[in-house]
Amino acid sequence: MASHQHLPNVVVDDDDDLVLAAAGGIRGGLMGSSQQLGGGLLVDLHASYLATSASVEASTTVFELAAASHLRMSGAYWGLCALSLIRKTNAMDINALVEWVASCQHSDSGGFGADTNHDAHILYTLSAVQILAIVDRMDAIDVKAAADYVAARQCADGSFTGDEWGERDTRFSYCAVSCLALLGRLDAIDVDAATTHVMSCMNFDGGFGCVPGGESHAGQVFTGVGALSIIDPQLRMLSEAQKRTMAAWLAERQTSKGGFNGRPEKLPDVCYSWWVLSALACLGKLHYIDGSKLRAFVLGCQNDERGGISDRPDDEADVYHTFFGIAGLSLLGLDTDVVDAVDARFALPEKVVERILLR
Ligand code: GRG
Repeated sequence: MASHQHLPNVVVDDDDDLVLAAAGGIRGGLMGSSQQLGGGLLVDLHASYLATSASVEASTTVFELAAASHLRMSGAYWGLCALSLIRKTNAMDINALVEWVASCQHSDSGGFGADTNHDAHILYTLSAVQILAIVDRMDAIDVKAAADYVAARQCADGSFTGDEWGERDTRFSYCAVSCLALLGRLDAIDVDAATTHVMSCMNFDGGFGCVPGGESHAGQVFTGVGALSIIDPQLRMLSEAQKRTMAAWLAERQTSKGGFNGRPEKLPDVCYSWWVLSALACLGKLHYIDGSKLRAFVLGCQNDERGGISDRPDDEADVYHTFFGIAGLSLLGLDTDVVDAVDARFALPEKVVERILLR
């Protein structure tokens, strides 16, 4: 097989497909087990760190958590989902969590706020539904009202607003599609129009922006590819050439430090272990990047005294980077002894998605 150098981390073969240039691979490829690769995930420390971050009680007694109440619903989802992936949900009071989630649903619109008495938003509505999906307690809320709230956010061009104030963004398209699929109500929106709008946010370089013509960013690639994959897991709306261009742009996000950045010339950050890798997983192109280098980068961002994972080595850990670091490791498939499989489209444990979609 003749090949030529094309990108820093990848090689293009004669079939115009990309293969990993560096030694290593993904999911049972050339790479060794977690033991062979050196130190591992500090599961017990992360469990106690996450249990505090997502706890209902700590949200009012710990200053950093009380100050973050404007995004608390997503914080609770990140904490719970990470705990579920490392099989430690028993570290949390699930009944208290469900009661609080239900108290954040607005009786008029059906949407959820980030905390009690906060305005409803499509992102926090998705986070609430994700929490209830994980603990199998969708009975605790008014499902029809939640689905109606999400469907009401769709605009004539197929895009979605985040809330009543009208900002539009591919993040909200993803939230709508994911939330309605989890509620079994994708029929409540015009799926073709949603698809057309998301596709219109795809750029010539293979990335996606927030809006048509917006700068490509790895987070937005996840929202685009994730939404399209939920609509059609085979991604038949994309040509093979488009998939390869997209995967090449994503593979170029891997820096010499092993971690990914979100766009050219920016610093690596643990959260892109999720945004980049999940999109590559949806495209079936996880082998485009060097998994062992990414794993080493994520593990090097752990706080080995108090638990938690930070954006970069030696920074302060937080629940957002802890979740996306663990979820990224899950996609690599190298730590299956301590981390469950995650679904790349829904950012939920695979077993949860299987339970819901097969129901
Ligand atoms: C259920 C996983 C899940 C997501 C819900 C809200 C959402 C849908 C997706 C957000 C996708 C996104 C845009 C992620 C990027 C977040 C981020 C780290 C932005 C930082 O942007 P900059 O410009 O950082 O501050 P860079 O790294 O570009 O310098």
